[in-house]
Amino acid sequence: MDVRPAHGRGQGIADEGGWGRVKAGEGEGGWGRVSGAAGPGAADQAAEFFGESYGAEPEGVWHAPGRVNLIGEHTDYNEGFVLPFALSQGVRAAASRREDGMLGLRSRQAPDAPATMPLRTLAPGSVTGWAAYPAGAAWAVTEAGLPIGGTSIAIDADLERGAALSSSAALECATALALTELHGLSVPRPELAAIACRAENEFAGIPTGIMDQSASLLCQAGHALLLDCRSGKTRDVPLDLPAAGLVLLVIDTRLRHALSDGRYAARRRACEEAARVLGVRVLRDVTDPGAADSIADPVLRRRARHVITENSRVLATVSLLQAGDIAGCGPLLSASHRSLRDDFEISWPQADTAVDAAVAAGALGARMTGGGFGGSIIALAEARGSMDVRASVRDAFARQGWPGPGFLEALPSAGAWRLR
Ligand code: GAF
Repeated sequence: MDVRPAHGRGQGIADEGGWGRVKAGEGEGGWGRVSGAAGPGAADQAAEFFGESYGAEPEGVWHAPGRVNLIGEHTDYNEGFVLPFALSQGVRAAASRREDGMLGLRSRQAPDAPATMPLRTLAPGSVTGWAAYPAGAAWAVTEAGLPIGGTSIAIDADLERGAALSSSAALECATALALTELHGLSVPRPELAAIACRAENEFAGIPTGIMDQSASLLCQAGHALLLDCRSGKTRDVPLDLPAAGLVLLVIDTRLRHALSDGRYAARRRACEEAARVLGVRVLRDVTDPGAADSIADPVLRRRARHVITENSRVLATVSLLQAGDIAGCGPLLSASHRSLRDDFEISWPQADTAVDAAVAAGALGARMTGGGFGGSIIALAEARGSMDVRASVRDAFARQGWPGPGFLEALPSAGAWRLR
């Protein structure tokens, strides 16, 4: 049964307008072509793991996807624009209510780290490791005044961790959706995204913006999601890659990143400082790229310039997509990468090499995606040229003696829903 709900969406934007199970033998360094969106197979596997963990059938199984950010990097916490889309890969939460007021957490991907705790004792800092994300989601749900009771949860995922595809947000969103729906609560998706983000910020202690949770909960299949992080307004922007004869390759550079290592937080602080120097509350308030030139500190100047120019690149990308010109977005993706590399300084050697190799082999544009310092790049390419792009990146990595990259053809997919 696919009981995909209508999303409780916010208003539209102003003008009113892991992967799925990788088939054996198709993988390329661990990734491969995806055998399909999360569906009955994924639900069965999560339910099976729930059975192994708790000795019973779960009452339900929920899926929340990871995301690729097409463009709009480090703009969300500056109240700017982002344009992510949901992957078909993500996190499943199989769950059942229990009478003892406990929260049971098991993950197939972390078999040695099960956790069980009384729901009412949850507090920031009380849980660490992978379980901090689902425990944080439970904490944030109760903090929002939503009455949930004891629950057993088993997690299964097909999303690579540390690949900058929002595995943590997917974990939070799958848990928050499971907990609320299991306990008979219907929470509008934007509110649920804010709850999941609070889990990340206050419980796990990572000062991210709202993009990843919004993408996981609000995206529509075949579309990217334009999110105005100031107003919370959204617009579904068509992104039908196959119809345009295009592919969006996600290329895992194999360098792992962690948002918790302090560098993400340092960039956020720099943006706040740049806004202060410019006399505005947040960098979203600045639209003239030349304004950054007035900042004396060269580092703050570069950080501000990235955010200001990136916001305008997002809007330019949206205009092209609305006009049906996906291929035309390529140069904007590459410009975003240069800005992240030179001004925001969050790129890494494998990303720069992969971007250059992809473009040299004919990709229309390429950029790092996500928080930076590791993870994946994306490359927009014509479908018929995508094998050349892969070969070029693979060869460039081999020349450097780096582990082979992973490849995934991303398909814009639906936001979270109940699988059964
Ligand atoms: C990470 C964060 F979680 C997002 O909020 C966003 O800031 C992104 O990095 C950078 O655009 O994914």
